[in-house]
Amino acid sequence: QGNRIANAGLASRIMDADAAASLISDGMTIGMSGFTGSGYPKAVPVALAKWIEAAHGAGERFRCRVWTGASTGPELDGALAKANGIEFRLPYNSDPIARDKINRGEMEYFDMHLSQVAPMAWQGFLGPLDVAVVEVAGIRADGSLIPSSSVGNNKTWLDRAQGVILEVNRWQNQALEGMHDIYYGTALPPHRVPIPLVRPDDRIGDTHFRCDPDKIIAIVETDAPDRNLPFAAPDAAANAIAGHLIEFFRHEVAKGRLPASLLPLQSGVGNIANAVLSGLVTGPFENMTSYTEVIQDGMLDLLDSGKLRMASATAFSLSPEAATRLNADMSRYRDKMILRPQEISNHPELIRRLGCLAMNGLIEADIYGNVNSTHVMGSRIQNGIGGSGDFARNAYVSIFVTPSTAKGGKISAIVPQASHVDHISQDVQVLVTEQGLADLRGLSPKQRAALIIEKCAHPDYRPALADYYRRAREGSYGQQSPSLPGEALSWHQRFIETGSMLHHC
Ligand code: 0RQ
Repeated sequence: QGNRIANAGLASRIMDADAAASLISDGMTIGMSGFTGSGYPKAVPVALAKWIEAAHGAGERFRCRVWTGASTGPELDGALAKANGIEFRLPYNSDPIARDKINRGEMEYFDMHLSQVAPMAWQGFLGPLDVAVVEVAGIRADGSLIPSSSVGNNKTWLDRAQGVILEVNRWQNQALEGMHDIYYGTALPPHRVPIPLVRPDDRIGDTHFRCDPDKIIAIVETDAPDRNLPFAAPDAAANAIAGHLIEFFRHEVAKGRLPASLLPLQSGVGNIANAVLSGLVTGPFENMTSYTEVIQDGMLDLLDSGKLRMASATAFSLSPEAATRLNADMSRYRDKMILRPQEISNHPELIRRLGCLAMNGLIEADIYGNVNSTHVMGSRIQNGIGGSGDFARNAYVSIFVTPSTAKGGKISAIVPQASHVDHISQDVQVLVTEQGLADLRGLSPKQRAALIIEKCAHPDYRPALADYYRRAREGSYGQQSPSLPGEALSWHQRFIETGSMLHHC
């Protein structure tokens, strides 16, 4: 392992995490690195949480605004939320402690499209960025930075922040260098120009971050692994969903609507999305590419199988086992992967141009195919919209996948009316459960409802859905999207009151 801090002028700024965290004070806005459980700072947030707890113990106010790429690890969101140190959080959270604070109303959360974070930070209405805390794999002699295992919004945080704290993590493989593509051509209107990326493997930027050395207020050395939760092994439902989807792709290729190598794949977070990728390993498609947000275990399996030629993303989202596999062989994988800023990995212009096949998970869909990705029973946040909106709206085919029930069958994933809508029916073209696949393209709302109930609903709920829809057709105020407003959310109310959506409970 060579010298990770090659710029001699910066040696004086090396300090421990406690000293670095003491540079942060109450009310500051902090832009942190981190996207899923990778590339997030691992020492400064924990030290900051200690300072915050000490301040609270002394009766002082100490809370910050925290911006990141997406979700992070327990050392960041978990530690700071536990210390009650986050006043306001954007753009995506999956940490259970932070989720609980949000759902108790003790933390403000701006859940937003991931592609829009950087441009909105530049627009200025979110306020100034006081400090950036960014994990890097190294600092080069010229002061430029070797990105870590996620890129996220780091370019923007480094550009916008008044002061920069770097964590140089020795655990990150030095062979990461060269994998990244940091595009410096974005601007606000009226200065925007086309982004010159026409294939998923195009490189349009720098391999390093630029950073004004005068802004660097602290450098902390770490040696700590990224922490992602292991994926659940695909169960029967996940395998059935993967099977339906592969059959659909095969059919589209046979009809001449998709090329034999498909189109760039986007796969969302979660166990089901991961299982679909694993399913493609044994599928008939060769020479595939991926233009997506995160590279998860299933994507690595696809690369290993040789069926996936290359993957473009903004971060790794690997189980500990897969991260070890990647780390052991980084220089080989480096040529098949590109990590970009999330503004680019999720850019509507590029997703539309490339024609991505978007596959995302959901909480619930209604009979018309409006999708709720975020709020359980309409009010309790699970994670956030993440990149699903960036991809669903702009994809060539927008697919949503889900088991037909949740919580051991007590919740139907197909409901009369979604209790919250993230993806309107126009952005939901194919809906897949273990029961079957509904190809909704070109269908009117009533045609969609009939197909979703028939193909996607679980048999325990199908009769009740069919009954609701039949009565809605008889008694609805209008007949474009028949509904009975007084009854449409009664399934959710029943769950809240009885713990089950099933009638006989
Ligand atoms: O809860 O963990 O307490 O058991 O939600 O559900 O079935 O394991 O499915 O892992 O695919 O996640 C929508 C959350 C699905 C995810 C969501 C509960 C369920 C379980 C997980 P437990 P599953 P998945 C771009 C794409 C938004 C962001 C996105 C997500 C937990 O896909 O966060 O798409 N998407 N980003 O029990 C009550 C229901 C439920 C329910 C599921 N109807 N009611 N609870 N759950 N359905 C990539 C990025 O942005 C990084």
